[in-house]
This record gives sequence, structure tokens and C-alpha cells, in this order.
Amino acid sequence: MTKPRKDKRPTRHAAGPKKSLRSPEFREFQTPSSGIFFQAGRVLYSGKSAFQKIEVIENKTYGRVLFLDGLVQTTDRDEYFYHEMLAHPALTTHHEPRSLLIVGGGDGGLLHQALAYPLKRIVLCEIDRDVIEVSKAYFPWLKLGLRDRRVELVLADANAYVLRSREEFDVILVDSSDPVGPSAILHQKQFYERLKKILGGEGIIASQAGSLLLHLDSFGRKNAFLKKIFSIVRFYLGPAPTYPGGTWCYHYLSDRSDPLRVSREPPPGLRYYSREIHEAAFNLPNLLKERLG
Ligand code: AG3
Repeated sequence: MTKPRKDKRPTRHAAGPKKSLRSPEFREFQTPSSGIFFQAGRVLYSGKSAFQKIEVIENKTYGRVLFLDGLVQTTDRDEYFYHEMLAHPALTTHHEPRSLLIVGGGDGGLLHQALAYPLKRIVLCEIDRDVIEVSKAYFPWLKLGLRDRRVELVLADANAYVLRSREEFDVILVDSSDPVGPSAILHQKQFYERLKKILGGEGIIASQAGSLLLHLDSFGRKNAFLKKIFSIVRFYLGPAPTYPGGTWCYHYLSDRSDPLRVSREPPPGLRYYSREIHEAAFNLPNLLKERLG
């Protein structure tokens, strides 16, 4: 047992942390004047790949946090809000999903959600080998997912892969980052035209579209070009606590599958997504409806 201190000198804690002793701070500037910060108990990885800067830190509140080019991609604590909302609306609606293409998603969170379905084949197309390796080391769900026999990992630029693929997919999930850097192309019209060519007749695409509050201005234009490509173009929403603005938008795209006619129950054990949430998510706030015309 330690003896009680006799001297009255303040402990380091009582004095408040000295600047030099503080854990390093990792910030994402979500706008030029605002953002989010995390104190890193430990910096688990920091490196530069051929495509981007990759960092993984350990934070007291959020657990492990993955940054790509300084943008928060995933945290242990809140990843399921985003991954469940990107995976399950499309996968519960398609009448019989057998094949799935995941675009991006190198951290494996989306793959983990998808593996709960009786799919026959899953292609994970990620451009950056280092994201895969780093995520395998620090996010165990990816390591497990890649061991599944149904999964093929393709290390390629998705835009080029989609152009050369001769396969048809029942569901395509686009887990891109923001429309800057290597992900920029995944938000453009040409990419969606290419996706349509490899989408089965009843096929469904779900893709992350950005922040309701901070990317609102881009949605009108995007909606207009998507409507030229797909007969059913719907936005839906969900919370994303550590992403800019906190509420995230997703596109649901199809030619034949109505998003409100779900075909099956979601897998058990989900923390956010449910049938009720599915229905609620497609009801949009006025500020977004106005932009979509
Ligand atoms: N992909 C979407 C990340 C967008 C977040 N943007 C940001 N923090 N500015 C996440 C990949 C998770 N699998």
C-alpha cells in the first residue's frame, strides 16, 4: 500500500496537465473554422501510403479512430451507425441478394455487416493496400471478414474495376470517403453510369452521400444527374456522431426495387438499424426536400 503523501505539493493531476505532458491531439477540420478533436492516448499507426495519409489512434471516449488524409473514417464507438445504415436498407430490400460489390470500405466495417446475409459472393474493391493492412492490424472485424470464403479482395481503383468487370451484382454499396483525393471520382456521374452497367435488373446501389448540414449544396446537382441514370433515386438519413454535422445522407438507387417494400428482416444483433428506422430514414426533412425538387 502506498503511504499517504505528507507534503502539500499539488499532484500533477491537481495542477492540471502540463502542455508537454498532454496526449497529442488529432483534429479534423470539418470546415475552415470548425471541427472535431480527439486526444490520442496512443498513436497506433501513422504513415503515408501511395494514395493518402493513414492514422490510427486510441481515444478514451471513442476507442480506435481511423483517419484518412485527416478525415475521420471510423471509430470503435460509433461505426455501426454508418455501416448499418449503408448496408441494411439495400440488403433487406433486394428480393434475393446473391452477389455484392463493396466499393472502398477497406476498414472492413461494411463487410462485417454484409456477411450476416446468405450472399454467395462478395467483392471488396479497395484502392489502397495499406488501408487494408493497417485495418487488419487494428480493426479485427476486417481480418475476420477477409477469411470468409465468399469474399474476394480486389486491390484496384474502383472506377477502372467497374469498367472492366463483366459481372453483374445484385447489390453495390459505395463506402467512399469525401469527394476529395482518391474518392473524388466515386461521387461523379460517370462512375454511376458505369455502376449501372454491372447492376442486375432488380439491383440496388446504396452509397454514402455526405453531411446533411455541410454538404447540402451539392445534393441538388447530384440528385439531378442520378435521376437521369436510375428510375428510383431516393435519399435517406442516419446519425453519424463523429462525421461532419452529425447527420449523414445516403443514396438509394435502383431501377426496379422500391425501398419501402423490404423483403426480409435484418440480421439479429444490430444496434441502430431496424424496420422502423428503415421507414423513418426515407422521410426527409424540409431543408433537404427543397433541394431535391
Ligand atoms: N466513409 C465515409 C467517410 C466520410 C467521413 N467524412 C469526414 N469525416 N469528413 C467511411 C469509411 C468507413 N468504412
